[in-house]
Amino acid sequence: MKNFIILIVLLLAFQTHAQQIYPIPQRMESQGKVPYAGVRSSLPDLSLYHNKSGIKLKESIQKGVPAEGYSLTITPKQIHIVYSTERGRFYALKTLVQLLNQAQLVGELPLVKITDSPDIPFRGTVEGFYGQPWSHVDRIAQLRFYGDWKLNTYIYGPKDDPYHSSPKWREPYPAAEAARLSELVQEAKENHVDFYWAIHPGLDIKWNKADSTAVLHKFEWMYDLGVRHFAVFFDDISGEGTKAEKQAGLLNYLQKEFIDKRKDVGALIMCPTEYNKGWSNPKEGTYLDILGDQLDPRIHVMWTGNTVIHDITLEGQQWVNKRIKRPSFVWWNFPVSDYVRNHLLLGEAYGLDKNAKLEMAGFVSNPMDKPEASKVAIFSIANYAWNLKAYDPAKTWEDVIDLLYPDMAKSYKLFSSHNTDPGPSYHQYRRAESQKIAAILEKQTNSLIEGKSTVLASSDIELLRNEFLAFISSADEILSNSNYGTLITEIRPWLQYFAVEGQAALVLLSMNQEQNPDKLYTLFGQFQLLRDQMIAIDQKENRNPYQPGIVTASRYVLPWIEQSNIYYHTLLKSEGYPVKDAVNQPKASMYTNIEMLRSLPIQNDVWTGNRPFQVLKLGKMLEFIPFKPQDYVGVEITSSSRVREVRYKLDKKVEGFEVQYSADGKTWVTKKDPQIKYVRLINNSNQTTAVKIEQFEVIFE
Ligand code: LOG
Repeated sequence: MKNFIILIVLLLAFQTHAQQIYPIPQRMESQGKVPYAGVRSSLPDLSLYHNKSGIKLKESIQKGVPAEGYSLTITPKQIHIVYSTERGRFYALKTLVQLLNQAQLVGELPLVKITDSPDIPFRGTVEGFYGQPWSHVDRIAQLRFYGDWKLNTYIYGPKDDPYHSSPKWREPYPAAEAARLSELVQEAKENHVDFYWAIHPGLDIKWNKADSTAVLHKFEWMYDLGVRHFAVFFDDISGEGTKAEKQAGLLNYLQKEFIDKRKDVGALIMCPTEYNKGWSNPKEGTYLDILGDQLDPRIHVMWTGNTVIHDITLEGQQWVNKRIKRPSFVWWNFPVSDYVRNHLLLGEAYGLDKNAKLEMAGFVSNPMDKPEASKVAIFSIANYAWNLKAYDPAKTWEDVIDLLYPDMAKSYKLFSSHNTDPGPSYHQYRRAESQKIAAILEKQTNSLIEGKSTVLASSDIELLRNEFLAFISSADEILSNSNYGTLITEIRPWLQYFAVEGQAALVLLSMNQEQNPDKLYTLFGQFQLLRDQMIAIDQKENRNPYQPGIVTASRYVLPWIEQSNIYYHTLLKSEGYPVKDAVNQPKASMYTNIEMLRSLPIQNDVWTGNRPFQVLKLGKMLEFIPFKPQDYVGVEITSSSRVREVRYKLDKKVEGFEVQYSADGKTWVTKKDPQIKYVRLINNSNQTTAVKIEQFEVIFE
């Protein structure tokens, strides 16, 4: 039954956009259709379509065809594919399979002439996030997916693999892991994906012979496992490792002693320390220019854009390319969520310049730690990088969900459209979310903040009610679908939270329309129970020390729910109803002179000792932040809560950093007193030091 439904949905989908090939070919002409009767070919790739009396397949090799390009011509008598490389042939067959799948469904084969090749030479992903690396099975599934959608690059670089980074980059992999990596290399090969293995030695590298040999040896071991593509990452480090001349020296040494000595290895890729404009020294002759001048021109240099997480613009590309003297290799930090781990980023992959083709050597996405849930974005990037001008983020997003989840597409789109925005973070990257209802909710939330609740127009109520009902029904539909186990395992608590959020929102709609205070009070009780359920999921699931918990629809729906809670609580209390007091959570805002820390979110938590204490903490950070003398970071406490103690931890012991307290933000002392309103960590030395803030917590009485 289920398969039958999938078939019908697919049929409908393909009838509406007939002959849609993904990635969209550079040129495709159609000249009518013929009845479909299978293909006369014994190729294993085409076994599903094989028929002795079908149309015949002809192949030709032609020198002039671009390396990954092909042409595919279907006339009534034959299918003809032309290519110059095995990869070109592989892609021609992938396109053909898409046409045949559609032909099988509709019973007609389109007569087409396709001439195709990719815009960007390197297309794919960099598994470059912090947190739990993908599993072996996940990676196999990814590599197959890349083959299907003509992605040719997978860069292995999970920050939390100790053999990729410190402390064990100098050591060979243990046997079992080595065997798995070999298997991945093989799987990549079968899917025409270049498996890049990256090393991240910069946290503790010494610029001496022993350590350059250590990198070389590691590459040799990896070569023996079958790896033929190599990268060196110098991102997110501080100190000795960051020197441009030394980095260029090491890379050039590897080029000469390792790459040039072998015929079968691909071009080196490096990720610089100043990998985005915001973190780059703008002065001429500094880091990026040094790389530009000294690094062997054959080596690619990665780049995340104007900031760590940013849209990719033509101007931004031109800016860096001029300095590094080559087209940069884009490392796009989307849909990675390691800096907002309580969020899912399932929205459209938008903000990519259509005119930057010549300014990019490669384009890879850094995805979420959730591989299945990242596929929609990865597919989108495959389309962008293949054919920039034809890329339409909204349509691609719609189409890929139809394609991957045909029997729950509508529900998955709804759920995804409310899970797009990372929220406020240190990276200040925001995404459009909940677009259908955003404007109404934003207005309502703003008036609640001012202590007013506007009765919503009935048309707005209807729109919102339908949407919130769909929160519940789509979460239920996805959760009960057994066809996508891996995906659902990745996102289950978010789906559960989303369903309860929909219920809570529906109660709020009734409250908005309710005039009778007794009835309002009853509804508020229902609302509070649902809100408690949301809090329970948030506090139980997805425990990690960075951003624990779960949020969905966090840009417009959650703030409205939270403001409504405060508003009705105050209102009903003032009218004499016995409402239970919300826990008196301390509140604070960021207090820092460091521009890039201004929008760091402050999290509430509880610290459980003999009795629970309320805690405010800064999100554990992934990057090194340079602290100049007298630079500080801390909080301004805006509630009446009293500070008990402050705990902080940096990545290393540094001289001259201290915690200071103040009542007015002017006079600072190192001993806390009852009047404290400000707490800060300050660099009281006379040196600039880059530190990683691993913990900064204010614990309250
Ligand atoms: C890291 C990366 C991380 C990403 C998003 C690069 C080049 N490096 O700020 O490992 O996943 O940002 O948090 C990074 O982007 N550092």
